Amino acid sequence: MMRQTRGENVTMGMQAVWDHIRLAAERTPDNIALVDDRSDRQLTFAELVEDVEAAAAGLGAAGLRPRQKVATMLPNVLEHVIAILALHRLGTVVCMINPRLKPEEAGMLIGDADMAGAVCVADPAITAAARDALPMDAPVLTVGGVTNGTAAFETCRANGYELPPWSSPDPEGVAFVLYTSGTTGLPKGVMIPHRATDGRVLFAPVQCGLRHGPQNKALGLMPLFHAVGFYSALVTTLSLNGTYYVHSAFDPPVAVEAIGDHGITFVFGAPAHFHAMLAAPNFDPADMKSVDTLVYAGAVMPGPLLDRVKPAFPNAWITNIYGTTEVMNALYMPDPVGKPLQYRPGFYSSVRVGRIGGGVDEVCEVGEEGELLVDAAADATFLGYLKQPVATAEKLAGGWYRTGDIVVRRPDGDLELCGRVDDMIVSGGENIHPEEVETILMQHKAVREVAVIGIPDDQWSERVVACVVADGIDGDTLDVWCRESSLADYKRPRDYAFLDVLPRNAANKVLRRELREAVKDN
Ligand code: 01A
Ligand code: AMP
Ligand code: MG
Repeated sequence: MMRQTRGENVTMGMQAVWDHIRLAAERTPDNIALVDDRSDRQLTFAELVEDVEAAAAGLGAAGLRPRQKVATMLPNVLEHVIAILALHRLGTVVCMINPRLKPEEAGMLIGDADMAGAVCVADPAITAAARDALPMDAPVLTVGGVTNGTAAFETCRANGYELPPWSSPDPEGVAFVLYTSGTTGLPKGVMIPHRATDGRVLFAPVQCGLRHGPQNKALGLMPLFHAVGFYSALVTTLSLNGTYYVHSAFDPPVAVEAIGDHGITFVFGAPAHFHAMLAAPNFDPADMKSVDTLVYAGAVMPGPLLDRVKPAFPNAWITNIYGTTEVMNALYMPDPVGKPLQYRPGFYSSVRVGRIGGGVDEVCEVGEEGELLVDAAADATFLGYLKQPVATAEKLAGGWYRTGDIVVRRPDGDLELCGRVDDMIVSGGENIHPEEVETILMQHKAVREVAVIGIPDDQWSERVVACVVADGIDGDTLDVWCRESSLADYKRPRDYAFLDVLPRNAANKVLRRELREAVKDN
């Protein structure tokens, strides 16, 4: 797409994330953009722009330069918002790493991507891993203190580096790298171009009922390092001139209180967020009346939970968004209560149902299960996986992105979501590939065979269960083994089933469907 600029400040054709925010600041400089939950600090849009530009200059003074890749590895704190926006304003490629990963895995991601610096929590193990993975003298900035000779991000402000005036970047340039966990090995870096911004930001107002204006008050529940938390909660709210209420760490009673106290209007969460908030002792539907827009994504919301969510947020219009980090908003489902998982294509998105294992032009009949394919020509589509041309080619062959999710087209044209083509587990909106967990468990000397499966769960949508053939060992011991391994804690099995033998087919492949049925009924 060709970009044309007129005058100094007007961008035509494409808006990058910073364009959305600086233009919002021009519209309502004095409205509140951000409210911090830990300090009660409030930043107007004008102050946000000023602080981001000062931090961008500070990061430049620390040695970072446009187009370099820089990691952030932080929870949803205010400083993370500023760090992401400042790195983006400086022109670096912001690579957002899940702060729940163990230092070993985070270090491998940083090293593998040839990053030039990092902004992370002041945890000695994390900063040591970052230092080892980065070139000598690369800046490591920390939030919440300093450790291993890091510099404090909070005081990294304009310091001699002259920040060049903003000019809209190349639409095809990489803006952000978000990670999605891989079948084997490290998570894959999803390279997202600047031109993807509009489609990733504007679908929420178009589809979910948000209107422009400072009446929007969003609670920052979704993690910033995922596509939804960054684009749909943070950037969408700011680009609509609304206020984003930072929620530093998900704490259900605190989240419930924040909604009532601030009169939150927009809540975007994973099903697990709603499960937890409804269980909080202070939850009262009478305090939830300000919420007019409730959106969930990331995992299937179990029917009984959805039935409880509707009356719990009495004034909310509910929308279920199905999407992926790679293509964003592929499908949506307005007013989902009481319906099967029945979606229509999302705005800016075009989809088809392809034969499982077939070419992209082998389209399924109505009623026939197939893989959901998303037209990769849409602007919101990613560029590819960082340094993984083979995986990229596989996922984008023929110009359609393969989601790995099974759908069936109904006679009325809607699409019903029915499961996965592969064995991926989605727990609490986080992807977990069985192989990752199986590899760790197989390293224990008492384990002879293992198959990791997901079974339906009220809290997590799917719960990770390990089916193990082992000699004289119990679940608690294996749990300690997993915690001490390089596997992130949220990926480890919540239950163990000990079996004499794993069910296998003639080709010796584990029959996971059979295992799921057996374990579910126990
Ligand atoms: O036994 P312990 O102490 O280790 O247990 C800890 C954690 O390990 C465990 N835990 C989990 C999960 C999980 N996802 N599955 C299973 N266990 N997360 C945490 O819970 C215990 C408490 O640990 P915590 O750190 O205090 O956990 P919370 O902060 O309460 O975390 C739970 C959350 C639900 C908040 C968290 O899992 C979360 O933030 N989930 C949302 C993830 C998300 O943002 N998903 C969307 C990703 S973008 C891709 C996508 O689906 C999409 C959709 C639409 C993309 C684009 C579009 Cl348009
Ligand atoms: P990710 O690979 O992290 O980008 O997560 C995308 C995956 O999460 C999709 O392929 C689906 O399996 C799952 N997912 C996302 N949104 C929904 C939803 N609304 N309902 C069911 N599954 C979802
Ligand atoms: Mg997910």
